[in-house]
Amino acid sequence: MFKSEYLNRVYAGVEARNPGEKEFLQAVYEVLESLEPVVEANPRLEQNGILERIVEPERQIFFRVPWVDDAGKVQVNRGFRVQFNSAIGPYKGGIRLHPSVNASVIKFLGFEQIFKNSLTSLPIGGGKGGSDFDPKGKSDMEVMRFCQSFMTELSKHIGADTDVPAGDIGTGAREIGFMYGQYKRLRNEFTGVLTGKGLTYGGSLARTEATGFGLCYFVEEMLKCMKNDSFKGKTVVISGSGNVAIYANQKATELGGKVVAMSDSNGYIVDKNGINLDVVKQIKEVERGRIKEYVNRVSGAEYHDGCSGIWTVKCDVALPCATQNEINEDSAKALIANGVMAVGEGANMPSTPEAVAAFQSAGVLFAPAKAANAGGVATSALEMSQNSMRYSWTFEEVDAKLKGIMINIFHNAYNAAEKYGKKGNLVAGANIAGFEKVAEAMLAQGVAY
Ligand code: NDP
Ligand code: 2IT
Repeated sequence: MFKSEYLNRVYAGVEARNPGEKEFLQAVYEVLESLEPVVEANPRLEQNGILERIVEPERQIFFRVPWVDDAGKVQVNRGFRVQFNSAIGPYKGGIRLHPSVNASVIKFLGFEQIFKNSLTSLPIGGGKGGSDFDPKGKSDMEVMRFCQSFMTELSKHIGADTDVPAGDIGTGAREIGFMYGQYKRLRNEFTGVLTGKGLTYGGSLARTEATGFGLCYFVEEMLKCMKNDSFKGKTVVISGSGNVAIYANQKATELGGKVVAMSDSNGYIVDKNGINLDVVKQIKEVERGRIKEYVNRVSGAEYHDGCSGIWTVKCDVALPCATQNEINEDSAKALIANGVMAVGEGANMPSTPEAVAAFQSAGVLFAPAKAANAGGVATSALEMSQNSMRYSWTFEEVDAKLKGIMINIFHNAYNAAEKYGKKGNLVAGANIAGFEKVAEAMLAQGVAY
């Protein structure tokens, strides 16, 4: 329950229209809670139905994705694209390929993307897509046939100035390549319609590294400004071993931290000497194997079954980079008991509301996903700029822009929280700062009736 009647009405409407969609409801509740003081100070928001509009996607596309497996059998998956908000730019957001994908998951991700994309300061709206297809264990040809079928339908709804998808869980360079190839074949045009493309056909340098690097730039700035500290000498635990986790490890290490644990959906490894990232890259990026394999290649390392045990490993900085709700209240308490000083969310919504509350009341610095992992989509927007210009910047140029964007996001979130009486609460600050720009644009553009 909120203090504001308006917020209660809006949330009740979302609950009634989206029954049982727990991830989506969780994401909406958190944003509305942060917006309480903003709604109180700005009656125009209620008069213009801004919140009722912002919680309802502009367009949702659910479609059949039939494909033929290596045995010649027809398989069917479900495809999703939720075009949530285009007030400040074309819909922008990744494509998740994972068996857990459903409407609730895609809507929570699309909703959060609105505010995250606004925080980047670049002109991109919010959207997300995906499928319950599982790339794990599939051959390259099966993945290709799935991606082509997925794009055959999706191509009718996207475009460089309409909606620009990218990677997310299960969608990396291989999948983006297959999807881009199919889009180009169908449309006979070479445009910047997907981001995260390969470097030979329009991709941006540093996009692969951007989310993990950006996360560390954000956390470094947070440590500096709020604790006069840095990554130097800190013990770091990172969940996941995919795109975000790998490049978070690389940057945290470059900044002087020591990463002692990583995981995948089966279990986690602990290497007290500091994880050898080349070995992880070989196992996960090249061989598409399991993290367990690490202990066969590096002596002194341990492997434990199960994901949540990673949060019992003692650390100064925790970077959840796997998936939603991977840190619950018990895991948060274990981290706090072990003296964690900062948590930076690389994944989307990795901490449950109870976990966030536990971190905040224990005085742990907490960098929320919308702000802390915005470096990926920000660099996607830089890829769009380069594609429009038919030009490419160097790695150093893109990395410098990324760093500047992350530092700016930290200060905008910090200042917005302070302005509304929530000093130090970056969850509230990020939601408010992201919201204000989108709301202003929606007010300016009027209502069609
Ligand atoms: P990847 O597919 O590259 O890696 C995902 C990692 O998380 C893998 O190690 C995977 O383990 C693990 N994982 C996935 N699902 C689960 C699960 N249900 N339980 C436990 N572990 C799981 O994805 P990314 O690194 O791209 O994405 C990770 C997170 O970061 C996601 O929340 C994504 O939305 C977010 N994100 C990604 C961005 C990007 O640019 N890629 C940008 C911003 C946020 P396994 O190999 O066993 O499946
Ligand atoms: O969650 C995210 O921000 C992403 N998966 C990246 C989206 C993008 O368009 O680069």
